Amino acid sequence: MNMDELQKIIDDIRAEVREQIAQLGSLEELKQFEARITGKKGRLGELLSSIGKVAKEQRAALGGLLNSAKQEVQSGIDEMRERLQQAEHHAEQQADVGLDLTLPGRVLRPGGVHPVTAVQWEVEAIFERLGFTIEAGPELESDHYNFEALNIPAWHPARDMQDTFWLTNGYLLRTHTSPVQVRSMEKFGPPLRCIVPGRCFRYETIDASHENTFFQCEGLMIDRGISVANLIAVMKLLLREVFHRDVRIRLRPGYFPFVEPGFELDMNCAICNGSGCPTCKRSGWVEIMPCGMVHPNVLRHGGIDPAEWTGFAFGLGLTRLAMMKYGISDIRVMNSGDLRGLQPYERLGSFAL
Ligand code: FA5
Repeated sequence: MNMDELQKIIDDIRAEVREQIAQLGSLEELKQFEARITGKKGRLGELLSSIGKVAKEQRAALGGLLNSAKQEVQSGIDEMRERLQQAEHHAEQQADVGLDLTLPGRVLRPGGVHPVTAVQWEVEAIFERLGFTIEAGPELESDHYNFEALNIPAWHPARDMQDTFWLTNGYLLRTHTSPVQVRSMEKFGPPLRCIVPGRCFRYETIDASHENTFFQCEGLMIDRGISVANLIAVMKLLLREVFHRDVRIRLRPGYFPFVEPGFELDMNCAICNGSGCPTCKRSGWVEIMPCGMVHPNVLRHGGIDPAEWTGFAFGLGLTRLAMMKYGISDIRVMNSGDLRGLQPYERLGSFAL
């Protein structure tokens, strides 16, 4: 064998190593491969042991060529061994934590926006365009802000209008968002334009349209010369924007100690189109937005002079508004842990994301 012949054999072996080594999947396969190439009976191994038979003067040159080829191949094999060792170690670790990479993937359902949140965002956007700010107040409230400052002293029969969850320390879970009226008056003073979306709690019997935990959105506008005309204009605009159509409403006198005059604003039930159903208690109308002109006593509690300033307030039932807007006939799906009831509405909020 001369140098050229040996070089050709070595080139063949190199090509074979290059092609096969990357396809080895385990240390065991690598071991067998190594034996076939560099092992004593392997292709390079046999060539090396046959060196003794070559003429003396050629031996050193051929031996040098073979040794450097063997080193090159061996370092490729060693590198592959390291990689396979790491991969096997990793697989063992995953097996330890019970990870089965052969399991099919789990479909991840993206979360959706709750219908009340979706309608709240819409209401907020409408009022922001009208120059209202968005305020918040505590859900755990004092008797003072929830009742006293709203012209409902302890002896007042109107306390019974809202069944209250009382805490043993005299505090309560707010029964409405109205306590934030006087809080905002104290904080900002007149003139004032704000809304307060938030959660309320009542010790109520639950049915298709009553929950013990629900959302309201308080509205308050105080300025010089505010009248019932401003109130009605804002209410109509709000409903037209939310429903994208003119909504049939009716305004009737309503009694709330914190407004004078007070009104009940009902809208035509969107579930039955006014023909009567369990949601509207077969009346065709849904109480959605009690409202009125802020009582002078409430302005005084907020440190505002009723001789100079007047204002209107409303308490929009946000949960009921969401029901009317999205055709949800039973309020109980709103708070239920069973998400199947809300699944049809899970894409509502995407417009705002
Ligand atoms: C009030 O809570 C007054 N604070 C509203 C108000 C504010 C009047 C400002 C005047 C001026 P009422 O108890 O009617 O009012 O509740 C207001 C709205 O909240 C109702 O029209 C209704 O849409 C909603 N609501 C009341 N109770 C529940 C309930 N248990 N479940 C779901 N929604 C309710």
